[in-house]
Amino acid sequence: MKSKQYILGVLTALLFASCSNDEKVVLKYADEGDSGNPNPITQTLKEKAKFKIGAAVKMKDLQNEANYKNAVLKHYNQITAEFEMKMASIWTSSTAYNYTAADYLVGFAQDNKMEVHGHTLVWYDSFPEWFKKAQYDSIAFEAKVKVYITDVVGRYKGKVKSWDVVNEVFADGGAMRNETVINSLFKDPIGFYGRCFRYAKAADPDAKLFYNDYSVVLDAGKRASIKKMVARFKANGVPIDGLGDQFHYATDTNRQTMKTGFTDLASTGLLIHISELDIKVNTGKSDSYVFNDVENQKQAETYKYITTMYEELPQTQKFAISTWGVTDKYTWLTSFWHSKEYPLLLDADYNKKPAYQGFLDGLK
Ligand code: 9MR
Repeated sequence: MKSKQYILGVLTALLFASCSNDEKVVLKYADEGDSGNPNPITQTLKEKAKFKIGAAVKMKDLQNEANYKNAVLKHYNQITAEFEMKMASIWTSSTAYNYTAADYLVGFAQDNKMEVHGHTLVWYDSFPEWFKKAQYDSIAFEAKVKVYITDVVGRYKGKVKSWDVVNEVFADGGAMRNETVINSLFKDPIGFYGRCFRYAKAADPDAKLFYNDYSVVLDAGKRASIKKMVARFKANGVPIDGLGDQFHYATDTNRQTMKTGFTDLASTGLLIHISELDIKVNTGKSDSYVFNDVENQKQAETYKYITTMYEELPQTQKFAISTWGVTDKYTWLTSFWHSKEYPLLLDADYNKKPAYQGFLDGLK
C-alpha cells in the first residue's frame, strides 16, 4: 500500500514539477523508519522552526494512546488544551473548580519542557450553564469573572506562558456578536473585555495575553473591528500582547486574500499567533471524496504558503503556529463538519503527510 503511494507520489511530483509555482512541494509520505520509503521526511517541525510549534491536545488521548503521546512529544513544543481549560470545563459551580485535566496538561508540558498556551478565559460559547442561568447584573457578573480569571491565571502563574483572554466576540463582518450575554449586560462590551485583560495581567504579569478569533485574515470587516479594539486598548494601556487568527481554512481558501489580511493584521505590531491551524480538503463535503495524491499536493502547498507567509513577519512578531489537533484520526472537523476530513499534518497512523513537508518547506 505504502510503496504504491510513493510511486504515485513521485509521478505526481514530476507532473507538478513541470508547472512553475512557488508553493511546489515534492510529495513525501511517512517516516525515515519506513523501509519502503525512498524519500523520507527527516526533520521535525520543532527542530526546524525558530518559534513554537503547538498542537491542541486532549488529556484522554495523551493518557490512552502511546502513539498519540509520542507524536506530540516528537513534533511539537507547545500545547493548547482543546477544551479542558475553557470556563465550562473548569468552573463547575459558583463555588467549585475542576482542575483535574488542566493540571494534568500543564504538568505534562512541564515534564516535557513544552510551553502551554491557555485557551480560553472568556468565551461566550463556554460560559457554564449555571453561570448563564444565574442572571447576574453587570456588576455581579464582572465580579465573578474577575475572580475566575484571577484564580485560574494565578494557579498557573509561570507555568502557562500565554492566554487567549478573550475569544470570538465579533460576528462575521465585524459587528459585536449578539448571542453573547455580555452585550445585553454591558453598554460598553469592549470596555469589559479590556478589564478582563487587566485582571489576567494582574494575576500573571509575565504571561502573554491574546485576543483570538477566526477568519480574521479573510474578513476585512472583522479585522477592522479587531484593529479598532486594539487601538483603543493601546490608547488606554490595556495589556494586550498578541492576536490569534485560528486559521481553520481550506485548500481552496483564496491565498491573496489571506496574505493581504495577514499583512494588515501584522500592522498592529502585536505578536501574531496562528492559533488553531487546520486545512480542510473535502470542501464539497462529499461522502465519495478520496484523499489522493493530487489532494495531498494541494494541501501541502497550502501549508507551505501559510508557513512561508508567517516567516515573512518581523522576527519580533513571531510567536507560534499551533495546529488544531495532532492526527487526522481525531480532528474536530469529522463530527462538526459532517464529512470525511484530513486536515492535519499526521495521518490516522501518525505518519507524516505531504502537508508536513509543505509546512517544513515554508519554514526558514
Ligand atoms: O475543537 C474543540 C472541540 O473539541 C470542543 O468540543 C469545542 C467546544 O469546547 O471547541 C472546539 O474548539 C474551538 C476553539 O475552542 C475555538 N475556536 C473554534 C474551535 C473549533 O470549534
